[in-house]
Amino acid sequence: MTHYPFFMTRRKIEVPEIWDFVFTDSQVSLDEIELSGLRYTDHLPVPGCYDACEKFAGKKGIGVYRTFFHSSSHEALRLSVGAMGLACRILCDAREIGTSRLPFTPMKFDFNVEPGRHELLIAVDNRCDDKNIPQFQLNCDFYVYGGIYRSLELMEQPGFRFERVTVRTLDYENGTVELIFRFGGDIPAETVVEVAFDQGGFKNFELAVSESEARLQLHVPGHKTWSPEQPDLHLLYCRMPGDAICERFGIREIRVEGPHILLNGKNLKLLGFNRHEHHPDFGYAVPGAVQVNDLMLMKDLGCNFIRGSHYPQDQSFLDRCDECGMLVWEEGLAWGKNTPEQLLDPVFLKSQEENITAMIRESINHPSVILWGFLNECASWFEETRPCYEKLAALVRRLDPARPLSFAVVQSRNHRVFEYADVVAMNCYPGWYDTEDENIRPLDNIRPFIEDTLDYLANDPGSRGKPFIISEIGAAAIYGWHDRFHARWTEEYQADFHHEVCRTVCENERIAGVALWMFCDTRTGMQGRILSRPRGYNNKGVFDEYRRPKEASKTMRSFWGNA
Ligand code: ADA
Repeated sequence: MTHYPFFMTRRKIEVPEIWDFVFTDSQVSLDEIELSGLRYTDHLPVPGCYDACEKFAGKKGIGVYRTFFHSSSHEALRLSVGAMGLACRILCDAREIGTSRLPFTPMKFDFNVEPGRHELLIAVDNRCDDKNIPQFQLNCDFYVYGGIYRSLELMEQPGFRFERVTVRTLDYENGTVELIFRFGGDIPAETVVEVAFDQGGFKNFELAVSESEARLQLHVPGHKTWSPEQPDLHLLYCRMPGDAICERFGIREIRVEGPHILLNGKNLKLLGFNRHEHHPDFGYAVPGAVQVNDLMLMKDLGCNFIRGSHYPQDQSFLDRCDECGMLVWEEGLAWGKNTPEQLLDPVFLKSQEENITAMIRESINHPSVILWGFLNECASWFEETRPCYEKLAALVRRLDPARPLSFAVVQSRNHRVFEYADVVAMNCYPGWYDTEDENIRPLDNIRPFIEDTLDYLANDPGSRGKPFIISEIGAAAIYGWHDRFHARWTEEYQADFHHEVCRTVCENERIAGVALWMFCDTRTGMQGRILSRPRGYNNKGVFDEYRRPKEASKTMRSFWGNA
């Protein structure tokens, strides 16, 4: 799916939506597999997850996708891929043009072609490899699909070009913005760029370029502020000889003041869900129609917030969030690394830096994104892992000083890293992962647990006085499973559970927000949890995997619909 930014003058090369495909589960590695002379047996969509299809469901191995495209001249090209998993090798006419071991990471490959017909081949491996791809492992509580998860685009690449233009709000009240141009290719020391906003005329600006960047402060004529209630967006057009770019942005300010998160100076209460970008028929290659439907379902419940668990989001989805005024926490891919060895592993750390950098660069202009996150439930209670949090926090701040950052920690009471967060966030599971004592009503644990958490955070020097979000809280229910005893796993238990959660959150001003775990049921990995994940799904969705509402959705609507 296309998404902002648009490069209006670059020649776009049509790539078919259905590619030739062959799957192999032989033991050969991705580096060693012979990719010439393959016999293609199937036709699959791109984007798509091959192991979400009936024929390859649950299989582990290498899927090779092939297609052809035409070029009429000698051309420099760029292949942009929104995300894939787990690892890939990309070849054009049998020549390797790129490789990646960064699942859920937007990536770009530049290469040259001669005039004629060309073969484009992408070999994707979905076998877990803890050593080389430590950020997405078999024990993650979301399934490790193989495939090209998100949009793929092939385009002519001008010699001197715009990479991106970041638009940063300097003053939301008078509509002043800073434009940060990032150039690529053969970059001169100075350049003239023509700039226009919305329907306005172009004006020329002479820019001095330093380290591939140039900056400009401008007033946006007829500016409007962006908010969930009034998600007004602006367009920025920039052109120079040989290239042009259109960026979309919103004018808004997000900041933290004491225990509050303020949007355009007003206190926000974030009410929403964690959402996995998943559908049983498509894996992580969720079509636009499903994305839009998800947003409509959440809006209908009165939700204003999504935590994009647990990886960078699809750019098309974020475009839709910008348009409908949904607030988003976007986070890097790292799940449950709970030992110092795992967190300090240099391969893992490098993967974090690359994943987070690509995420921030790609999503920088979405007004909907109000929080950056990283390291979900990782080892935050060791002295020796503090530098990892410190380093990643510094990276996020360097790449984007205009948004607060957070990371979700487990529900323990021994954390040592809150000083690095602007917004403190904890995943909490009282009433679900706690008592099996029949004399205790688990729902009675919810409110005291949350209050105890607030007291703990008020006494920790790193978190004291900062906004606090419950970044996960939830209970599982099997869709259609009812019981007059309101037993666990029924829709009734889940509805009672969320009633208690919503009541506690809405009544407590010390809580800046909640992201319920979770929007819809999601297929999971079974490593270590075969007995706790009936159907092979994490069933804590308030909707099931086909977006059918459970009883708890009525609870949300009753609390948030009028919030
Ligand atoms: C964790 C984790 C989620 C999910 C959840 C659960 O908090 O961050 O991804 O696994 O627990 O359902 O148990």
